[in-house]
Amino acid sequence: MSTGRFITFEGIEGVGKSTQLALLAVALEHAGREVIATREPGGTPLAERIRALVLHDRSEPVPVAGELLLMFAARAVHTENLIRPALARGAWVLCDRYTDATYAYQGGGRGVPDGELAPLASLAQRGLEPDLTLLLDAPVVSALARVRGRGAGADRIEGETAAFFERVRARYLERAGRAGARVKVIDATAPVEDVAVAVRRAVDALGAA
Ligand code: Z5A
Repeated sequence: MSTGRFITFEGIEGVGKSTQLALLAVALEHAGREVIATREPGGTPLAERIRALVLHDRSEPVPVAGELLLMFAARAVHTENLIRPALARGAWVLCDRYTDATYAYQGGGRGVPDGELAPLASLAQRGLEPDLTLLLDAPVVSALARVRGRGAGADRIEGETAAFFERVRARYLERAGRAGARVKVIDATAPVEDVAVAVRRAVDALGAA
């Protein structure tokens, strides 16, 4: 039985997921927790290779179904080889994106119906769900403005239109509205320190932090 905690960070690019995940990791480590900070797609050597393929390989077009299956292939490897063992030994796993991202990007962004996503999620996760998902939310224009200076490193998905990211954001918020207590929506337009306080409050509410 899992004794750790599985916390995911979600939102469109630029909302501050990596920043907040790093701050929470430090806070939890100071509280004496074993913390595993990881990300999707990726998180293990094989899953990181899948990440490089799905986000950066431009040798040929990637159909929507290919992108979707690569996301879930990486997730299955990551879940079994890193997340589940870490939780079983009591670690707190902080993950930059998980299955909500697939519903938002491949579902909301690319138009894959939920009915096609659900069986793949079930196959990849085998019953594992986050204990808490922190959805950092900000208007598309402000979130993208924070990261668009990066230029050259942009991946295939970062190059999408503002309309694509509007659909992604809308799907995240719609799922959050239906998810109940698992998903906490946090205003990501606030200063970093204020967002960190909101994150910490949500994590403390999980108990034993
Ligand atoms: N993807 C998918 O399509 N399907 C899936 O199932 C999964 C993923 C799992 C992975 O990107 C890509 O894969 C992603 C979705 C897709 N593509 N896109 N878009 P990623 O997760 O590795 O990278 P990202 O989403 O593009 O993250 P990011 O751009 O690094 O953004 P972030 O982590 O949310 O933000 P940050 O790096 O913490 O902060 C960005 C900048 O803002 C930085 O300069 C900070 O100093 C600054 N910042 C942070 N917080 C604040 C506040 N509060 N105020 C002002 N400035 C701030």
